[in-house]
Amino acid sequence: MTLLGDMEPAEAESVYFNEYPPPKSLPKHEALARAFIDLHVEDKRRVVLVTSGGTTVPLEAQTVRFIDNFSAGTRGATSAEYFLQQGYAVIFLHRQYSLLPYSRHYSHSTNCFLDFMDEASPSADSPNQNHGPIQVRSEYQDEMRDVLRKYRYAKQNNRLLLLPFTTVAEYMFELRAMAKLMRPLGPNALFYLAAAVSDFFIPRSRMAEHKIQSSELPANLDNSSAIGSQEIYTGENEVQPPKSQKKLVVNLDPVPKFLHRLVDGWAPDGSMVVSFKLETDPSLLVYKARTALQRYSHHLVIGNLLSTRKWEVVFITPDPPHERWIRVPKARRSKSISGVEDQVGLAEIQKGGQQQPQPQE
Ligand code: PAZ
Repeated sequence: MTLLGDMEPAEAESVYFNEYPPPKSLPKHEALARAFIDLHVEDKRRVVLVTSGGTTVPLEAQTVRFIDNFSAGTRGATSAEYFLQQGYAVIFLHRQYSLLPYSRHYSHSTNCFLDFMDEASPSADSPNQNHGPIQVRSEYQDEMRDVLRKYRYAKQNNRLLLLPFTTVAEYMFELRAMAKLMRPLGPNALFYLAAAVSDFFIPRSRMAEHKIQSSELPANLDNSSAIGSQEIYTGENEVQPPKSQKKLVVNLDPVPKFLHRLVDGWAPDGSMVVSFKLETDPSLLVYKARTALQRYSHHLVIGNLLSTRKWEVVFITPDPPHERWIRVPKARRSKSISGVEDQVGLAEIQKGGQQQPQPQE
């Protein structure tokens, strides 16, 4: 059997997208995106599709368990704020419940929004009431006002469209649909692919329908979801584990690399495509980022290491200087009162005439 990763990109696309039903929310997302894009085409505004957060790989069609990755969506949410500040309209394609632009400053376990609030003393007009209004603590007022104003501006002016996904298949469907819808934008479209997309998945045809059982069921019940009872959990060349062995062997296929299709087919002519490359081994990072740039012929690969990604990235470009490191100085790393690190936000990626990103510092 030919793996999707070994097929020509167009053939892999057709096989992959025919195997899955489109996500239920896709028609609604397309309608929202179409209206959003039309508005900004009319205003000749640049639109960036920012992808953000991790994708899941379900182990069962009726999913109880799935494989996930570490990404919280910090890079995507932070970068979206910088793009908005630069006048872009942002389609924020993000993993459901991951960090969002602006609210990221006050959400998730390190920053419970309740820690920013206080109950004011009852007012002099109604001294008998034993409760005063809830308000933001004085030390957080300035920063929260600033965030609130930017958030309101983006919302009221239709600059930010939030579209969630969960699985890797949903992500692929949404990415393809959004890229095609962005065609009327031409060179005013930018793709900024910061999501951590799984490299491996279980094809729908080999996926268990029901929750995988850890023990055998009585003979009169369907045993097809028991460990070791299905071909899907054993590799073609692997020995099927004896049924008494309570092991789950997961056999994953490579996810087809659709960046090729994005650059050569889905995205508008003249648009700019920026992808990210994450590694943990420093000796591989630049090599892998450069290889990706050569393979997909897009404009920029931003490389980062898991351990230092919040402070440094490397820009790999087709034109000189080919490799440029950008670092957030130590003093700026935790400047925010709310404790949200000042990530490398990559605000400076400009379009039009100059495709070379500008220095951040
Ligand atoms: O979400 P986060 O801020 O914790 O991490 C961001 C990131 C490391 C996922 C992103 O910068 C990135 O490298 N995305 C691409 C990962 C990859 O597919 O190689």
